[in-house]
Amino acid sequence: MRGKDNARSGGEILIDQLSIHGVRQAFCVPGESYLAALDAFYGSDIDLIVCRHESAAAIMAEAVGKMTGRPGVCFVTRGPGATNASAGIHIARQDSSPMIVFVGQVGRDMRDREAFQELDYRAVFGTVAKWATEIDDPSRIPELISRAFHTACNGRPGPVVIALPEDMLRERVSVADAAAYAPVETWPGQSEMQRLEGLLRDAKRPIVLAGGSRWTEQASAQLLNFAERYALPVATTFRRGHLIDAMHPCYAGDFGIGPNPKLLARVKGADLVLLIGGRFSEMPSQGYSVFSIPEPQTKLVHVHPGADELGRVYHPHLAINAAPTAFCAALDALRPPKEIAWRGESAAAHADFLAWGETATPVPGAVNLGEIMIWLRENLPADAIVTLGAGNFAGWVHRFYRVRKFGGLVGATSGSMGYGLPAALGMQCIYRNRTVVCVAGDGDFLMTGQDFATAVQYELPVIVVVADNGIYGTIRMHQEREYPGRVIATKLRNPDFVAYALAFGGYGAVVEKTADFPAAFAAARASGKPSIIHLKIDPEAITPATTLAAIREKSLAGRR
Ligand SMILES: Cc1ncc(C[n+]2csc(CCOP(=O)(O)OP(=O)(O)O)c2C)c(N)n1
Ligand SMILES: [Mg+2]
Repeated sequence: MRGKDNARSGGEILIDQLSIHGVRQAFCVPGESYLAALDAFYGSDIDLIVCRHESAAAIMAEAVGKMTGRPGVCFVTRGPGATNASAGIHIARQDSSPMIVFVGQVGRDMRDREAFQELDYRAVFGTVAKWATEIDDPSRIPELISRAFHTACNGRPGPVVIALPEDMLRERVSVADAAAYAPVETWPGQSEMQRLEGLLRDAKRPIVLAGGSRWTEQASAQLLNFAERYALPVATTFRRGHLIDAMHPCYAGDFGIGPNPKLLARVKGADLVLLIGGRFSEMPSQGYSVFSIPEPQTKLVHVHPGADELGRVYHPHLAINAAPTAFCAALDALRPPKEIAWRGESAAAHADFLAWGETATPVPGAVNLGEIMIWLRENLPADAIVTLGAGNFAGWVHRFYRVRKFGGLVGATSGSMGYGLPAALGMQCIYRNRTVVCVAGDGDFLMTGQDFATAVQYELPVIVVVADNGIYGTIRMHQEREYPGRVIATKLRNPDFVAYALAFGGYGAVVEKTADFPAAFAAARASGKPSIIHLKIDPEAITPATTLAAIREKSLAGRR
């Protein structure tokens, strides 16, 4: 509250700035190091969601940033709070998501004595955050928070970490607020768009890869309109399936881990690749094997909002420093040649995509995750949001689930386990009326499972589908391939996930055969509570295409 002298505490100035910049919810685990900021949330128009672990709070903020394009915000305490939040900060870095993490800090008069839980945040987060700083003077809060919002969003978005000395937050000063930040658009030049038009005129087998951040529903629609006019196949890169309606006739599929071999061949055989927004990093590039580095064997047009990314790994034939939003708007002006050499290719690519995920592959055991994904794609509302963490279970989501509306899939390209539940909570916080389903592995879920309590506390009716195979399946798969039969540190003895859900005050159901899933899902929805559906998966069902035993056998055979 402003005093008679118009002064506010550092904490009050800070929360006022967040409100001015449009923050509507923030996620936190409280700490005595930032009490004055916490107090300033009291009576503010920002919902402050209190979580059980900073990794969950940070992931919730990252997911909000990823999906809205506006920085997600979290508050954590110094030392252990900050290091607990580091997974979310790393995800925001790799996924190019705008995010601002506020960290408590020891008082200014104690700094550099390694006081209680003291860390040097500039050093600790220096290489993972886009910007890490500490605010020493409360009168500079409006300036530095304004910079934080611009830095998190401009160019290639990313995480900003701001340390807040506790006495600085208590100090009262009189200072004017800064105005709300406005996102800075990065437009392509006219001559670049003309060159692109020329390259497309000369191409024989072009393809579009969409990835990265700074997309909107409108940009996605503009891209698809362009793809229709040019009959271009459009694939999404690893964990970016939310960008495109999977049933659009130009959609060619998910180019992530273990992609459709026909899509892989298409990308490798393309003579022009239009990469929009993404970095074509290790996962979509299949271990940097698809294009040679630094000179790709095909003509690469790389469109990216961060100038530093252009030419960083791949030397593009044409580099366009633009955000997908601006670039896709500019696509409207491009005119296709009268004769399109590749006509029919987008339809063929879409048919290949549909065929690849049409029916579930047979797997050992009574619960087939592929059939469950097909049931979800046929029965979830079109605007449902599916979130996922990391593990082999995700392979079934990418192959058999189909996103129908922009933003319908939320995952971490960084492959951070434990992502799905907090991401689902973040989504349910901002989209109260959309159905939110988290698909998790057994190992994956328990990395952030404690925040099921947050779902119950805030009545966020997310439905978590836990694919329990009793193993850290991905690692066991690699183990059987590299060290066949020498199983170590990959077995899991799991809790009863139904009892777990009930103990937290949620709903739980177990599924021991595929046919029981629809009823379990209906009951979970009808309960109106956060729910866990515990799928009993046979550990042999390690991917949609092979079994653990087959991988071990193949590896042993290669050694004989
Ligand atoms: C935070 C984090 N720790 C460890 C890993 C390495 N890792 C990748 S997948 C995986 C196992 C996933 O197990 P689970 O969630 O049970 O899924 P499954 O593979 O069995 O389907 C591990 C340990 C990771 N990606 N992220
Ligand atoms: Mg598992």
